Amino acid sequence: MNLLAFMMGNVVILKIKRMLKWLTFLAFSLLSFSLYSQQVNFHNSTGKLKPVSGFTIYSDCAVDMNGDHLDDVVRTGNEVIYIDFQQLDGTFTQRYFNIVAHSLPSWSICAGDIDNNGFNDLLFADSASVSFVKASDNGSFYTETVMPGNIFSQRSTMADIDNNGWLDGFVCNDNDLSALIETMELETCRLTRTSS
Ligand SMILES: [Ca+2]
Ligand SMILES: [Ca+2]
Ligand SMILES: [Ca+2]
Repeated sequence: MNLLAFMMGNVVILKIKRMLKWLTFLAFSLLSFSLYSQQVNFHNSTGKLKPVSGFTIYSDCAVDMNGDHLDDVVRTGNEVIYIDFQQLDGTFTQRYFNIVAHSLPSWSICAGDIDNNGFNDLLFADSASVSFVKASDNGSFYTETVMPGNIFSQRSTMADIDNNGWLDGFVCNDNDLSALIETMELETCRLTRTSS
């Protein structure tokens, strides 16, 4: 190999290294732009919801209540469940459901389909009691079932804790051990206390 060929080879290698650096820089730039463009911005859209009467803090949740895959907004007040159903265009249409509730969820509310009928149900909890508010088979009305025992709820959630296919309720108790409410069917709910 003569000197000229040796120098030409080094020039080619140098150009390839520079090209790889540039391609690496370009790839990182595109990745950064992609990640930045995926950031979600939040806007206060309270004005989309109709006002409700008697609403108290903690008694609201956002969940799809009618099975159309659009999240709705649930609020309670004055023995009424207000549901603002989200529409395809992002607006909301409010309906209200009268319910003679033992207690409204002044401390905690959560939602889940406890009887697997396709309509989410609600768990109400206040400073003394816990109840399930079950949607009818067509979602046109709700019925409350009060659980036994005195529970000062802080917060609650639902999950199928024992993997039997039925959601269970878990309620944090401010005055005693937390409560696990196993749900085989709503009518056969049984209250089981667990450790906090
Ligand atoms: Ca919905
Ligand atoms: Ca249900
Ligand atoms: Ca279960």
